[in-house]
Amino acid sequence: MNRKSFLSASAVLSASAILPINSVLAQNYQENGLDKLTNEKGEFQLLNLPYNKNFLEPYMDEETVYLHHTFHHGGAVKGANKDLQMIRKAMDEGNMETVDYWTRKLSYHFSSHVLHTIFWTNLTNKKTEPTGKLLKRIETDFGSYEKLKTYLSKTSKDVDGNGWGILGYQPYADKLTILQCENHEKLTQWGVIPLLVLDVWEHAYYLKYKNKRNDFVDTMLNILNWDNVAERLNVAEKLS
Ligand code: MN3
Repeated sequence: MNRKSFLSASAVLSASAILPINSVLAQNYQENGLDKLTNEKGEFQLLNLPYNKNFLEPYMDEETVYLHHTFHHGGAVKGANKDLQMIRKAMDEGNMETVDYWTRKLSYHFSSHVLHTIFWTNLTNKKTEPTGKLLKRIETDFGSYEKLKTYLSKTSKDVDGNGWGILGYQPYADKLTILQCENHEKLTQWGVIPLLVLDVWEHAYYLKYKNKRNDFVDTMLNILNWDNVAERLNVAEKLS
């Protein structure tokens, strides 16, 4: 490990002390300003979770985390690689008949990969609260932390079907904003950089919470890693 990566790894450890093990996800984000979605060959890859599968117990059970990470997030990674291959194949063969199908699939799978990668780092197993600059921004853009929580909670609980509640940074307006996203890619605002994402697909909670999505969202709001959100805001602001 050279000096730069040592210093950076130390910074990650102190900034993300809430995470129990060294997180490749957090480290790459801090060094490069982007989540680590691809390997050295440029293929999409599924990284290990930034913590053990039982770390979020009892709020999110080990089996749900295992299934969610391995098959839902992992499935999206496999899907995105296949979609890209199929798009290349279609172009090589000069056959454009199926290309819109694979392009739509890629949008779905790739968006799922991005959001899940952020999601794992957004959670921890104890209560944290936004402080400093992040809290100031929340107060300016939403009135107060309590109001933000109410807004984020309502939009997450009321997603039609499967989807996400998202707190993002809109660089055009230099503002924090809330999105309610259907599936992984609908109802987006182009340009928004997601800072905090709440997965409200049934696979995220059904084993433990059954049909009680509201209880799951209420629980998640108590285990959000606001230090991670603050790190993400720091990086996002530099892009505006
Ligand atoms: Mn999911």
